[in-house]
Amino acid sequence: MKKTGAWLARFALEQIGVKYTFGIPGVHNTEIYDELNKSELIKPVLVTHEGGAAFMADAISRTSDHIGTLLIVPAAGVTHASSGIGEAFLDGIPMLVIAGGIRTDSGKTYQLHEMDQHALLAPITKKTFKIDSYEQIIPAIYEAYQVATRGEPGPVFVEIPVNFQLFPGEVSETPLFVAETIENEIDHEAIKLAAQTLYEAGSPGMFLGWGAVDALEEAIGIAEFLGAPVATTLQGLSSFPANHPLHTGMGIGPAAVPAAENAFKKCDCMLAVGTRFGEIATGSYGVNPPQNMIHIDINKNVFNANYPASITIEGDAKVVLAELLKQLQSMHVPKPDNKNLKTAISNDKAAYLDEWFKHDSKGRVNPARFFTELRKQLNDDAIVVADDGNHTFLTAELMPIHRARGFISPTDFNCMGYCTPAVTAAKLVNPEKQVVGIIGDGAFLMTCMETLTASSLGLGGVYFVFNDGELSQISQAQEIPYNRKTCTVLHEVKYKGIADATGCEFITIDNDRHCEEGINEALLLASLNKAVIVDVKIDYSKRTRFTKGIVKTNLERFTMGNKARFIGRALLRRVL
Ligand SMILES: Cc1ncc(C[n+]2csc(CCOP(=O)(O)OP(=O)(O)O)c2C)c(N)n1
Ligand SMILES: [Mg+2]
Repeated sequence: MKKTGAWLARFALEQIGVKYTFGIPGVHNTEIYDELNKSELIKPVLVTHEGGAAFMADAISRTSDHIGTLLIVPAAGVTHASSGIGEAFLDGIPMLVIAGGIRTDSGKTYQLHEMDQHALLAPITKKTFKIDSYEQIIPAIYEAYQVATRGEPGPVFVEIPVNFQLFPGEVSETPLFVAETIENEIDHEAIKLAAQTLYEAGSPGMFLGWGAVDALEEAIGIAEFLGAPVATTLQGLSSFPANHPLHTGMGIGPAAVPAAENAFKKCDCMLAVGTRFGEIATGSYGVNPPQNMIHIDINKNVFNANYPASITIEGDAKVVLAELLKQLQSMHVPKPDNKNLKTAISNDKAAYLDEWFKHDSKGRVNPARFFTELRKQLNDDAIVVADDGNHTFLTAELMPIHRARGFISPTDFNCMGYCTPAVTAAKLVNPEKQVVGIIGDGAFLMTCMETLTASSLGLGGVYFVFNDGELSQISQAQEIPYNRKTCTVLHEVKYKGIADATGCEFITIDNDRHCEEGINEALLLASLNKAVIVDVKIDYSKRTRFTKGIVKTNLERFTMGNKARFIGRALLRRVL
């Protein structure tokens, strides 16, 4: 039969359950756009910038069962999107990147949008495909989907040259998609040993990353069986419910919240799941896990990379933890309720919050007041999105997350500009849930135009802009060593103008007294399908535990000579 490449692409994308594509049309992909316009299963979404499109696709994958998909032009679209593709790659998020390609049948070079896209994307994708026959289109998209979602997930790129899209060509069949399920063998002996080791430990503890996000029930079962405290990484913040009495909060070392730091002080056996012990997760490698460490991950390359493990178990967190819980239950009786630990966690959490409440925010919005009020007004299943900056760590330390996948943020690629498009997309794919973004003002300036995409589609996302006038996570780090803020004080912005321009509602929260009413009004407008930008005059004068922890860790690692140089310069600049 004869089919155009655009038809074949649409057929394959429908088969793998793509619900939305994000991007901007150009001469190299309008044929696919025209096909999608006819699709009853896929809605192509126009964005304002392909960088936003990639963050949107990422958020679709993080907050739904659909794979986030880009449909972009070659070269210029791909380079714009590469920030979001990189984020998905380092954070382990599945993504399908479909771009047109220059003509392969013209015999000409110096074509519009000509570049080696595969070379550019190789370091930030799991695999790239270049279509060179009609027969290949459907199988390549199916394989791309499988590669993106299998093992540690990540982005996969497919280039479809425009000549295939435009003109019909012969294909022998249009196969339906059948998901290949690979049952990976798990190491039962290692799991048994892990169960025994954990049970025998005096103070076992659990440390969960994003890789454990879909194993919530199993993680709760194990924590309760052992009476073990549970800490999470930043990305894994939603991998354990914050309202569970064994939940301690983010981190385990000096950059952790107090409840976590204290609960893990005596930890003599750690069960780490779905974390790579990367720089952010470990507070600049400031953690010191016990020798007895059981590390579970779907990617065996992460084992012993930064911290040695005594037992390593490769596999899907849900499968391995289910088996681990089964082993514990078959060999032992549950440990007695660890009341002292639960009381200590609860007291530490209350004391930390109190420390924040007592901080004088000098008439601006106290972050703890804001998040306490937000938590009070949000439903349990709300989705909270953060960008990258001081506001991210404030959110992590002060905003309890109650549901798996209820918090997402750009973590290891650490790309500012993520939040606004991600809120838009998370709301698009989760219309029944409240979706709110916590966005640094600097990050908002990067991609705020994706509020236009939200308002145009009638999506009631709430964009809380933490307006401190600075690139604070960096200006805070400049303060002590340099005593000056080179390029970290933002130019003044009138956020109402952005709301007016993009058709969003606008609210200002000036101080603590406005929090209740301002949040209430924003959520109400959002429930009426209005996108809402909220200018929050936030107070950043108190540092997060994370920031204090990493500064201390990094300084301690300096040689005496470098320490003297830095301290000397800091003192001198203060005197002069
Ligand atoms: C694309 C990109 N550029 C620069 C940085 C470096 N950076 C990390 S956090 C940060 C400050 C962010 O400022 P803002 O969005 O206002 O958030 P705040 O720290 O003030 O809460 C910067 C510049 C980055 N992570 N990503
Ligand atoms: Mg800021």
